[in-house]
Amino acid sequence: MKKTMTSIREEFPVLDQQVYGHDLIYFDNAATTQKPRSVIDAVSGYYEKDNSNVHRGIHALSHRATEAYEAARARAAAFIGAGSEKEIVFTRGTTEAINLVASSWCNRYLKPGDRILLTEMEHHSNLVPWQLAAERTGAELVFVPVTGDEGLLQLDRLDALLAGNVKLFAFTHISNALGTINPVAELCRRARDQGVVTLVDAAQSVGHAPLDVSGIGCDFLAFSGHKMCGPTGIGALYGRRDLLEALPPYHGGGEMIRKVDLHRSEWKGVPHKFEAGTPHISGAIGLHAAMDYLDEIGRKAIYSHDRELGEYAAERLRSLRNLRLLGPPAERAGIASFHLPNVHAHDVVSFADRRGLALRGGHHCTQPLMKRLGLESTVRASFYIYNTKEEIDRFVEVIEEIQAFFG
Ligand code: 7TS
Repeated sequence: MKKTMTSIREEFPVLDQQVYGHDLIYFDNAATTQKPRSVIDAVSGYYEKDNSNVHRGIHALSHRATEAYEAARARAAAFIGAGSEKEIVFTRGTTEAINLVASSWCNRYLKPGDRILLTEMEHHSNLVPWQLAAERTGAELVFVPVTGDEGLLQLDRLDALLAGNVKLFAFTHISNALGTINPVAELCRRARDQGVVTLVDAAQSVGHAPLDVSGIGCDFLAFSGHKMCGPTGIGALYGRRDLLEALPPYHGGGEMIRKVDLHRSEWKGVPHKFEAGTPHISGAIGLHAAMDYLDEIGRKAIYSHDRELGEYAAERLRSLRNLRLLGPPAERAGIASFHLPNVHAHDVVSFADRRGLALRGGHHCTQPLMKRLGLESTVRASFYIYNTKEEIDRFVEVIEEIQAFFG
């Protein structure tokens, strides 16, 4: 990384605190990341100087707000290698982006007997919207199986599954529960070879790895700002322009119309026809600052830092007795998920909290995956740019303390 580790840590005010008398170690980054000073300043600066509604006013502040909001869209397009800012729809996050496609695309194109292909490792956000779509359209859901504890997709099954009347294939880039990194470009190529539309859930990857939609070759891609140093409540859907243009709106209301009569209306073009109502303007501005911040560090550097920490944590945890580590043996993201046979995950997290260590315990919104692994929950540590190997050493010490305490 061009910036030093110490300088990166200093840019995150929230990290400089003690919890129950211990220096905070924040290992819950897969849930949400912390925000650097530049993002906090961009959001408060907007409210202090430019606050106004977008696209409606003719006055100076409204112009500034509109320009800043649309500049964030152009920045998001460049950030993920989209061909045009018209391919970026701002949403509340990954969940809403997936719901948009599951609603507009599925309603338009699916009929009874068609299939939607998912994987067994999906977050509920990339499962439940498709269940609702299947219920509405009469389509059926099918799944690429996961191998077991190492959490890899059984890709030898993929082509046969795709050939079974599948119309859309939606899958995660990085698993939030296992740290698996899926070969997204290959998955998209194999789907495309069979004329299947693809959606990539990039919630765990967009702020952690270099990502380019044209290289990946996906049709849709969804992400959240808050998992990549940006504010909560803002994210985006990337969609290939011809696909977005052919879709009906998802929500109706102000901002998205060209002309309204009592009985019918005409929509604006893409992407605005998908953005009904006053958008999260300050969120988009904060997201813009977050993208600048991450690119200043460099996503290649972030990717290798995160993977190094993921690998290091896995290696340290493997050396503990009576601990079941999940996720791939190699090539894992900065996520370590594990199960202690004698201790409930929530007890581990509560104990760790008293040592200033923020972990997460539960099903991580992947209940079907947990069931597949024969578990109800795991303990998860997830890392980001400001975390260090020293923090992982301390974390392993706390896990050993917990094992000793619970016998
Ligand atoms: N997809 C993946 C792979 C995720 O990890 C998450 C959130 C989502 C979708 C949903 O994102 P949202 O921003 O729309 O909520 N994952 C987690 C998690 O692992 N712990 O808390 C949230």
